[in-house]
Amino acid sequence: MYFSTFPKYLPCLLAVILLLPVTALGLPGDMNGSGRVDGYDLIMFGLANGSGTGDENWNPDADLDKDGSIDTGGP
Ligand SMILES: [Ca+2]
Repeated sequence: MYFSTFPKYLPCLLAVILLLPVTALGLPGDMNGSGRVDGYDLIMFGLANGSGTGDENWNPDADLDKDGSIDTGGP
């Protein structure tokens, strides 16, 4: 049978290989470290939106492009 030669550990190995870069580098947009980008992250971004370094509502995790200001980009 084909499946009898299929290594049982292969799916786990592939999952580790595919997920390692995400877990090692962090998930972009995951501001609370939950492993997901969801509404909580959007709320955190909204609270910090428009702020810059030193502002009271500054959140470095929300500065996705690391330019010192939190905005949605664009012109
Ligand atoms: Ca999150």
